[in-house]
Amino acid sequence: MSADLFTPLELRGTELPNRIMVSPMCQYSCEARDGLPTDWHHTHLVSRAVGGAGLVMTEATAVEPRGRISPQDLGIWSDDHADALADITDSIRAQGSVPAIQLAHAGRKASTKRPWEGGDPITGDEGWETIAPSAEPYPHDAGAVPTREMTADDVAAVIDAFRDAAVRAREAGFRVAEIHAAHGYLLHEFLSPVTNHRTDAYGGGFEGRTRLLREIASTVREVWPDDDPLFVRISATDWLPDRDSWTVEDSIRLADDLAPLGVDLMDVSGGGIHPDQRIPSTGPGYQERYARRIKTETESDVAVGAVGGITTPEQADALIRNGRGDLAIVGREHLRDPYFALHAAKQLDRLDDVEVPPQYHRAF
Ligand code: FMN
Repeated sequence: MSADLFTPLELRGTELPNRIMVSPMCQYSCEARDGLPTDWHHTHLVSRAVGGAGLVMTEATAVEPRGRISPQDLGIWSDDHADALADITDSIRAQGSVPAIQLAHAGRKASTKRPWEGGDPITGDEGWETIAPSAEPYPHDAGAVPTREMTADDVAAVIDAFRDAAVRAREAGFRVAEIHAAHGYLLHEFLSPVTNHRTDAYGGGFEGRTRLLREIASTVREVWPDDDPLFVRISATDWLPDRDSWTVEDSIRLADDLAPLGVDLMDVSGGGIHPDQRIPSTGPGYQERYARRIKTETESDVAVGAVGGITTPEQADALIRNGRGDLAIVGREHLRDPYFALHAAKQLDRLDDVEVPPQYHRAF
């Protein structure tokens, strides 16, 4: 029997009760600019677990302070962060959902204001120097933050930061870790020839440009428990077909390289490396075709998650039933409707397959 949206997904020793994941979404809501979660993070994440999603992922959580997009981003660079996040993971698990964390470094796209404050680069005392594979700032209408080319020591320090973050994430009670290598942030900047002009072992051809991500995946896998899944989010394409850029073919090859290192699922997103990108469509399921290509063309058995424009239960269910992906990753629709998964179960006549909180029983 083929799987559908409410068939549990087994990854290693972890079972997701259904195939709906809350996509990582920055909340820019750390009040003291210290990377510590607030009541907002608790409410935001736990209410999506109450809403029935099988997996709830945090926003991009910075492995070091310099890796935050904005000063208000969440972080996991100290034990205090792990302690504070433990309350959230406990509450997510209590709802029968699996808590996941996105481990992130913003690279040259760090040091910006929150979107609702304009999103411009912060260049004064409040900002900070960013690091990237090459000393080229992200081209921004409002100027740019100074960007330094990473030295060999910087590369080693970033690998260590991801490893330490993974150890802390496990202590905080997360059961899935996702390495953020998409959307033009640090690891994507290494992958793409648009942003990586290094001449050392971390630049050049495909092997060199993918080296840092492969090393981080191996390092995180060493400290991440054998029973717990490891995801990697990529931008399947740079959407810059007119120049030497990252392509879907590169993504398929990358999936084949990451699976043997212990990566269990490719979370397939797109774009973000350069403002010149041309997105062919932002309609329903606009990135699904890339997930399907990776799923059908990879030689490994890595699982695949599709994200982008998934807004209806039927669409999410069809994705799984038709074998285009193993996980339906839902972002903005979860902001509109924290109970997306319960609504989907009701609409697809699958309420027997979800845990409706007893307090809400009469509503579903
Ligand atoms: N993607 C990430 O990988 N990490 C993030 O922290 C992140 N923050 C986001 C914050 C907001 C408010 C939104 C709307 C999107 C963010 N994204 C982030 C992208 C989403 O995870 C998702 O890939 C994108 O919104 C497309 O999916 P959707 O059409 O279901 O919203």
